[in-house]
Amino acid sequence: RVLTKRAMIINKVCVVGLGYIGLPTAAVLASRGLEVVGVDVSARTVDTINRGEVHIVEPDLDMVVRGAVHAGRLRASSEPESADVFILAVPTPLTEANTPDLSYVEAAARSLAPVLAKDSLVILESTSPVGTTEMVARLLAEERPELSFPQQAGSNADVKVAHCPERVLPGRVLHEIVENDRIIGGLSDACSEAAESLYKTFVRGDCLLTSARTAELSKLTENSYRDLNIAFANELSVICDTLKVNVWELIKLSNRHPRVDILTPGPGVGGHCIAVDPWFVVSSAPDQARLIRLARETNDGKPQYVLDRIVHAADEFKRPVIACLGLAFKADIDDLRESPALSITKELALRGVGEVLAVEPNIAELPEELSSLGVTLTDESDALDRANTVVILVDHKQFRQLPRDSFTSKVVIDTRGVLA
Ligand code: SAJ
Repeated sequence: RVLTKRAMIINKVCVVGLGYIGLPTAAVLASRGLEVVGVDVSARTVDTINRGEVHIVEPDLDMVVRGAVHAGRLRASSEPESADVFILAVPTPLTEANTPDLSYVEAAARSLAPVLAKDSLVILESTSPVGTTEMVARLLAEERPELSFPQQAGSNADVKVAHCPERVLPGRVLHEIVENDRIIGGLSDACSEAAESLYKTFVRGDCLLTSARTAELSKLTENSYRDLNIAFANELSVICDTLKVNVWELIKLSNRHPRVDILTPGPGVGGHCIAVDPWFVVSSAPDQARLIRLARETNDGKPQYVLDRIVHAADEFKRPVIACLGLAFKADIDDLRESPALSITKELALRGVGEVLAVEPNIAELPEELSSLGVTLTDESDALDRANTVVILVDHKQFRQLPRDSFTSKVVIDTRGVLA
């Protein structure tokens, strides 16, 4: 039981959406002694969690979930139920037109409206365009006209609403969820203070209080900043190919300047955050967000550039055998979703450029979309034996350890600087 500054009692938390953010958040809250009910639309997810198991891969998450479920503090359900705090952690994907799809947020907000009560706190954690927290508060007010909300009654409202964006790095979620500083943007001061009390139960970093709109834009800004800096590195790599300069040496030398810190070029930007969130800024301020848009386009164009180079290189051989080293969206993880490495490998097979061998030490089986095209999964030594063209798409630790001489006599395209 946690008492907030304004004497709000937090016994029970309802987390809507049990994905990469919702599930770790629910499990960590439960491990701090709170009663947590997690809600998900997938019956399979609900059953898996109620058995004390997990449906997503993240170091140590299985252990924390198992402990919380067996201690009776965490359970999953398909419907929201009454609680002191509600956390929305549902997806905010991109539409075909690169605009945010807020339908999951809207559905989640409407689903919890019936169980809201006086003194409830609703926290939106999903990455959201500016104004979404205000939209959630409007929807809730529409559904529950007898309760007052911050847009009507400020700090004296019956229901409090805040935005607290998640900022954890996949692969380090359980560490970062506790250690990172947390931005807390309430629709009123009372909303921010109530949300701060909840996060203080498990966050060791600083809790930084601000408005909901600033909190929304801060999350988008962080990922846009990163996207822009990766785009700079990717553009440099293309410039260097044209000017016949080694980009890895160039960056290493330039980074010796005390105020220069260039990121690493790659085959494109993958994952579900950095390649998505900058579009939320562009769609809200299309005439102003010119650099942010160009960075997105630059990074989105990189897989095609790499593909053209591979096709050109393979052209040297009568029977091209192409080894694609890495399929994941970044080093040392097994996540293939939104991965430029995967899309390049798939496109090579689709075009029938040659025999395609895939090496991905973090998976046991190839996804259907590759195996059905005749791509075979193998290990690095077999691939290097058989291939005449080698493409390094991910800088997994297994590839960094490969002896340099295993690449001699091959045509090598090293998109990650593993051999640099
Ligand atoms: N990448 C490069 N070059 C680099 C760095 C990254 O090509 O120098 C590529 C990676 O290979 C990968 C993509 O960018 O394909 C994104 O990888 P990442 O490790 O930079 O970030 P994510 O997407 O795993 O997580 C990001 C993080 N945001 C920032 O670092 C600003 C994380 O803190 C956020 O919580 C997460 O997005 C999110 O959920 O928004």
